[in-house]
Amino acid sequence: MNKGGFSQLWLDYKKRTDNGGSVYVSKVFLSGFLQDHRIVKHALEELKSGVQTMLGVEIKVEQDMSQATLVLKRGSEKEGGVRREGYRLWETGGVLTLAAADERGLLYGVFALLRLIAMERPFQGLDLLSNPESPLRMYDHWDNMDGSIERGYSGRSFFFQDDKVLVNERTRDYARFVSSIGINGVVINNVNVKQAATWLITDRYFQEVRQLSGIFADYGIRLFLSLNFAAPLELGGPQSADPLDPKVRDWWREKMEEVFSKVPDLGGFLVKADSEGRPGPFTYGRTQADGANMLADIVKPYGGLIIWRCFVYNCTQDWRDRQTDRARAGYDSFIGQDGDYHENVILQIKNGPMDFQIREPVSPLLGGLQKTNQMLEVQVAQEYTGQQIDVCYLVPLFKEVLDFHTYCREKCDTVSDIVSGRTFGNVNTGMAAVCNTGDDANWTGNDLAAANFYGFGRLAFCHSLTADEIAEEWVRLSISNEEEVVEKIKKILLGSRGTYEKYTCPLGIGWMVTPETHYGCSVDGYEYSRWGTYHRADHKGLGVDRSRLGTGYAGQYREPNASLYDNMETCPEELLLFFHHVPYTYRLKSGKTLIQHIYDTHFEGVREVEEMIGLWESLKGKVPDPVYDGVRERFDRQLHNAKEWRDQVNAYFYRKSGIEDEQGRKIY
Ligand code: GCW
Repeated sequence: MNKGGFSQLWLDYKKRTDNGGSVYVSKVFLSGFLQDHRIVKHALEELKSGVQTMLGVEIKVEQDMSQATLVLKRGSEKEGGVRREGYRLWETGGVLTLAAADERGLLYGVFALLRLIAMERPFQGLDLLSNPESPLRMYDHWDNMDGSIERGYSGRSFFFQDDKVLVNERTRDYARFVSSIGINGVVINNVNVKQAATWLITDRYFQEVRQLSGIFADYGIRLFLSLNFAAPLELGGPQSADPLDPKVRDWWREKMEEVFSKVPDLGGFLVKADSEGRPGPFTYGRTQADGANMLADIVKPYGGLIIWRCFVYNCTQDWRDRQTDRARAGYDSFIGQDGDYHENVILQIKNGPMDFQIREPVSPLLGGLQKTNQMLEVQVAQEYTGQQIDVCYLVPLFKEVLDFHTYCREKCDTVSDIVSGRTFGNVNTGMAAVCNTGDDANWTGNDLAAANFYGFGRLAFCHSLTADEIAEEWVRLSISNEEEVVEKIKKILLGSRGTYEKYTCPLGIGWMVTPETHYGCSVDGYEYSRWGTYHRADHKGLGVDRSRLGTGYAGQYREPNASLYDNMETCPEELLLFFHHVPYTYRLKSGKTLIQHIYDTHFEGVREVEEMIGLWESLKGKVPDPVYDGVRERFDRQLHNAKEWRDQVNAYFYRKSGIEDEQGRKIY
């Protein structure tokens, strides 16, 4: 905890065991970088304070390289293999060298060095090359200007309060945290841009937004804003937002000239258009590309990007209608304009076709699009995955998405390839996550949810890191280097997604949550609603037929995925109910019937939560008390939640099917 009373998370530079590191870091020489460059300055500050508090060493900046034990220098692809924003850290003959392609790379390299010290790793023989895979690595905040956070589970916003922009002691720490894991872009306001937030691009807020963007820039982060597509109407411009109307274009041109002159470091804008009631080009009979390109052309002279979300679907559906399929909507709305989007437009695509469920197939838009910049959007905020009450480490889920073969090319066809620019050779691409922070003392509500906050950044930087490696780093940096603690917390984290999946909705069907809040079980909560989120259970079976005989969604994939999903026998079982309406008596590969699988997994899920609690309790006294107590208290709520899910899901399907549990356990 620092003097602001909030946690320093993984940058908690407390005293560490010195494994010879102090010898290297005491005498530093800087070459090829200007010491007073804003990023270099902050990198050096970070190095000094980290080394001072972890090893008790005062760093001396040498004027003569031959005296130095740590050389920070500019590298290149040829010299050291470093590329844009990348770094290499190696030891030879008692000298540690950090070569970076640019200032950001230097900062990331310094943080890597500090990580090694914090994990008490030796430097001898080290050679670590790390070039970021996703060019854009972004956190999106759904913070509202009144201080509330849409889908926030960690307190109030630290960016806004009472319609004011906050710049305070948290701002810089936030920037340090996210830059230390390689984040280079942050959207500070909710994609649902309403009321005061529409005014973020006016005089009313320029001064504070500029201050914020300046602090971000110190750490190599570009600030982005979410934009209201109907801003011209709301800010006293033309009474239209038609992207092809010259008056509207002129208004935006003038507006952007003003915005970028007042906030020159601004990276650009994120837009949610024609989605869940937000305005957009459809209102004027224009395409999504018309809307995105209009803005993109206008921000282009300032190096601005337009990140355009693909979360477009009909949210006033009739549940009786079995042909309209929400899962189809993203692809159907965007695929027709592949190639129409200008070079500084990026389409931001949620990982699945629905909405951040615990299990979904990968969106067919990823790799469906071939001539359009694509960015993957995931949700670190645990909206549908336990709301930072239940433990759910999401890195394994993100990795499955990255590893998915889209078959858009013979080689280089995974989502990882696409969002790193390898597939299509583009730079306007990357990964974004809805962030899970708030003004709670520990930033993320549940202390263990900080593993997701940390993990997304590390993974976006380096796709090949395993979920295990990331968890290990996070525990060692944030909690303890003690083996027992590391192993037990890793065990809790690595099993948590599977556990959550077991006690909630089965085999990819999703939903079954309490409407609106999205926490807790309500099997039919969304069954007769307008949201397009159904399970279609009847007395014979459940699941949505998305094969060619059903909604045809499976056909949006490239082969062989399309056929794989289309056929009940070849469909990956964890997605079976997403793609098919399956009889309760259907035999799974395990030999169990579907209904028995539902019963068994729900009993197992609760048992696994109890095991996690046991593991956690064995750590009392070995992790800081506030962390222990906070997590322990949340585990009680998780257990209660898991039991509710188990009993409601099991009772529901028992009553629908009339089929007994083979093991005769208590079903209500
Ligand atoms: O997951 C849903 C959420 C909304 C959110 C929307 C979106 C910001 O329930 O709260 O709105 O997705 O992604 O736009």
